[in-house]
Amino acid sequence: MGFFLTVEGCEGAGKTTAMESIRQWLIAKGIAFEQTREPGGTLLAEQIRELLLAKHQESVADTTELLLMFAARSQNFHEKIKPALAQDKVVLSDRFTDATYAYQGGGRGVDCSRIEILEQLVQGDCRPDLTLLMDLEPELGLARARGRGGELDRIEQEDIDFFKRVRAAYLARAEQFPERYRVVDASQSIESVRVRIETILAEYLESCL
Ligand code: T5A
Repeated sequence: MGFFLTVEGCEGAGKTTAMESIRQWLIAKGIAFEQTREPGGTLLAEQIRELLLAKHQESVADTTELLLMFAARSQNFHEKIKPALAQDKVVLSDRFTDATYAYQGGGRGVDCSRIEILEQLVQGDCRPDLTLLMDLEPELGLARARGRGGELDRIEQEDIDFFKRVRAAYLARAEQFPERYRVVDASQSIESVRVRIETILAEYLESCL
């Protein structure tokens, strides 16, 4: 029984931590899955990710950023996601096109109709079946991300208002697509978040039977 599961949220909201909980849960249930992330997921798409997150001596135009996101997505989709779904596997992805609506649409102010055109071009009618939105105040998320140490990438260096718009765009999409979105309060402890995620997954699986 294949389905497409995505994890979304602002910086430091706990997606990587959630991905690990989901991975362990799928393994314990004996469910075959393919794991990926965006931007990235294949050798070529990971190279595009490096371009996207690196700091450059010139400013990156919004359209350039948008097209690079979808160039990476096209590669990941055709090389990894589509074949795995065709084999009836679960695809578990750390971010997907909802991130483009949130970051390029909400954050940068790119018109959603442009995103929709590229979404259709790259994925056709394929959309995630279930999306976990790790929701957290951006201030807290950024503090968590900074707490991990290391240098901030190009997008992480945006100001707080950018991330507030990203969060608002995610929450608006969760309202728009309640059938597939599940909002997780990511301000809770790691253990509480894990339990909530496992409950959502168990309910989803039950609904598929
Ligand atoms: N992007 C991406 C776009 O602009 N458009 C797009 O279309 C796409 C696909 C990708 C960047 O690209 C942008 C968005 C991003 O800026 P990324 O690596 O996917 O980057 O995303 P990041 O948000 O940068 O990932 P992070 O690794 O920073 O954050 P996570 O994965 O959300 O957080 P995580 O799990 O690493 O946790 C951060 C810290 O908090 C702790 C963890 O232990 C860790 O130290 N933590 C908690 N602490 C307390 N309580 C909890 N519940 C906690 N959960 C985690």
